[in-house]
Amino acid sequence: MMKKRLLIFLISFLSFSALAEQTVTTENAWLREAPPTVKVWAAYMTLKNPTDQDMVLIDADSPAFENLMFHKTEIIDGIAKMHHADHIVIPAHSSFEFKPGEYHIMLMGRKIPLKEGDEVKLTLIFKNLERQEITAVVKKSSNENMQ
Ligand SMILES: [Cu+2]
Repeated sequence: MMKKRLLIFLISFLSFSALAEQTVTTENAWLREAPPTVKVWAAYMTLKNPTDQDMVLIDADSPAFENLMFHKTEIIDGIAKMHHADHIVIPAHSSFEFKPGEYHIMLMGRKIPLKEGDEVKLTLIFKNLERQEITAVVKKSSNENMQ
């Protein structure tokens, strides 16, 4: 009995530490607070990939929004335009940043009221079918942080 329990403990400990080392981690995930009437929001974060393989983000989901997409903002003739990005590559041993003025996760169809300080669950879905649930915090941002 004792041995079996110890074995189960060891297996779960080993698989946890393997996962902790071999996948993408997320830092500073946040949503920019928008006025109450605005249903389309943007999320930003840094993704770090410590593995030997490129990781490809193919989709994202949130219970607080109807639909999520990856967008890139480009300034063309002084006007900011957003382009849809089908997927996002986080290179091996490198990182990728969603940040204001560049790439962002566009969240459409806000379902619930949100304000500064609220936490929003997001699920990141990778090409290898790995799913990660993360928490993003609603923050205010200054005017120069345009998407
Ligand atoms: Cu956008």
